Amino acid sequence: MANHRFSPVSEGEQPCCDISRKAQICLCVVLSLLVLVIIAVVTAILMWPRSPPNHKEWQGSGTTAHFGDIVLGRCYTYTQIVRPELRDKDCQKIQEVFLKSFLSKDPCDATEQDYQPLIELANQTVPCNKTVFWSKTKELAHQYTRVQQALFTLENTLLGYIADDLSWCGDSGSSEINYQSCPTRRDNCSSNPVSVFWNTVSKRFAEDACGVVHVVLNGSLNEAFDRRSTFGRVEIHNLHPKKVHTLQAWVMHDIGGVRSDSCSSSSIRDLKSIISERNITFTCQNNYRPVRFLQCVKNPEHPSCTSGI
Ligand code: 2NF
Repeated sequence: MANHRFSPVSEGEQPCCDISRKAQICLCVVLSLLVLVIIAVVTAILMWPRSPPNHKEWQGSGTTAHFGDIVLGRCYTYTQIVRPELRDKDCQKIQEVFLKSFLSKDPCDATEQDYQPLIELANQTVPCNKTVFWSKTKELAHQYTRVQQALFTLENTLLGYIADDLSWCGDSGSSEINYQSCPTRRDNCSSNPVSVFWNTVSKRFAEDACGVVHVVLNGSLNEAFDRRSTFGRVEIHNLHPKKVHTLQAWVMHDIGGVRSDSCSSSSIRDLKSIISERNITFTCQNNYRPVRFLQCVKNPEHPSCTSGI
């Protein structure tokens, strides 16, 4: 009776309001929990570390981290600071076309054609008499062209500058860069994107050369000239005899190192005969003085540097 007397239920209303309110509260709690669970699940899915795409595994190291950014950054550095005469090159486009040349493709079946659009886009003229090839003398050749800024190795051109020391590859089954591993000749894959790139740009670099061209060779190796090197396999065969009249070889010996090979050795005779057959004049100098001076800057006390080199 007391319940009846104090009940707030007015006439005609269901006397079950207490239960209904409890049910409402319960429903609210359940709904809130549901929303929380959904938020938690969505957050977990979004935050979960994504496993890298399943690329094929190769023996070489994967694409250089931040490859795209490095390509873009080097392109701007070269075109705005190193050679501002190329300031109108479109670096965004060069980056895009570089990526397109190897992404979504079989990394064991790269071709010269893959790089043609990139080569056209980065097209650059090296003046006659200023081309410097090198083989097993990368550091020395670059020390020399750093001082003699009018001279160009391949790495002193835009494309060589952008790609030097980088590694890259994609995958035919994915449009992503493979940062895990890239194929090399050890994978029985000589047509990998990096080798084909260097073969293609080295060929173009040689085709474009004119006048007197130079090569820095390493006379502290058993064979200063190696037919299997890029210089021996690609560059010398793509010099145009109508444009290039002389190849000047500089055979450099490491300071304090052995003098195993020189201008009179059989490997250099081999080079001379290939060049002469192509109707290009061949000259050779051991320890070309301007380059020797650079070696001596690092070894000023060495007898070969103090007693009139
Ligand atoms: O990485 C470069 N900057 C590079 C690579 C290949 C070729 C530059 N080149 C151009 C340069 F402009 C030089 O004129 O070719 C000439 C040097 O090549 P080289 O083979 O005569 O000289 P090495 O000292 O024997 O090799 C230079 C670099 O190229 C790599 C080698 O591992 C080294 O890092 N290399 C040589 N042949 C191949 C190849 N078939 C190769 N890498 C992949 N596939």
